[in-house]
Amino acid sequence: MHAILSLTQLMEYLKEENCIDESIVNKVKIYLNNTQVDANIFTKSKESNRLKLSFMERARFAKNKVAERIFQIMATKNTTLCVAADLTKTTDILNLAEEVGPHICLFKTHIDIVEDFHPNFLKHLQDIAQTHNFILFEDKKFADIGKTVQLQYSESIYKISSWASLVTAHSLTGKGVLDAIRESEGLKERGVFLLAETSAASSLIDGNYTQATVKLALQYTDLISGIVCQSPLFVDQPGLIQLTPGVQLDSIGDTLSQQYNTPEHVVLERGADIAVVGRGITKSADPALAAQKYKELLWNAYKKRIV
Ligand code: 6AU
Repeated sequence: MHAILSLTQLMEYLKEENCIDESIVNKVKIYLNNTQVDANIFTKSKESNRLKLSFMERARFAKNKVAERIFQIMATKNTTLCVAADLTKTTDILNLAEEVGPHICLFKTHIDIVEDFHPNFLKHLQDIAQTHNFILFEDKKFADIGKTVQLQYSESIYKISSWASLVTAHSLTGKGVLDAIRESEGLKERGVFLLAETSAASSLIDGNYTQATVKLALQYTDLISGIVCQSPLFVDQPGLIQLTPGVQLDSIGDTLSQQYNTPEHVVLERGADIAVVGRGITKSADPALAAQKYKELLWNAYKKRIV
């Protein structure tokens, strides 16, 4: 298929014919600037393009230690699957971790939804993570001022900084969040996934916010493992990892604005390195089998992408 006109040309013609005024033309220009994906990014030269490099090759570009470890795990376990363990009972979470462990690189929790939390639970979870070689990832989405983030990260009954090598954060309040995480007590090797875009249909995030988030991430490459997003941003940064949630095979969304794409689509069209799958696995009759299926689909798509 060939486009006869670009949208910019079309706007000029409509303006010449007085069908629209200058302000509409400008609005469209701004929209295009903020949302356009460079059509050449999937074919750019190998050295500079994370979408064309293998994970093994990318490990040496990682400035964050956890990102380096993730690349190594992905390359040795042949998996780019992160399971979202959005379950409320500790036994269910531990059982899930055992079942999907061989097929995942990251195990993502929302620790504050757990009803029967006890610190011993974390000990068990850490043991399983060690046995199956995956990383514990607390999806806290820190978004407060630095001092509060520091308390949320290191204190409370959860003491997130003592067990989760990875956490998520919003860029909304700026660098204070990242300084707070960097300076807190806890695991020596830690990484952050900064949220630049969301899978929610109702999101208020726009192109400027997304670009500013990527810029902020690039100022903290020692701490940032990657970015949570839905499109191929930062293709010239092979050391950073794109984490993409909103992945499911048999659904296009839920009733609360979540939107889903298939594993192939997020890897080949949207630049995902790691895909987050929650209910696609946790609600399945056989989570281990489902995890294996997602793992294989994602891995095949990745292999196709880097050829
Ligand atoms: O596959 P689901 O819809 O059952 O679960 C998706 C998981 C949930 C969300 O909190 C999380 O992914 N998530 C995130 C993350 C990872 O930060 C961002 C986003 O934009 N959308 C999203 O669903 O645990």
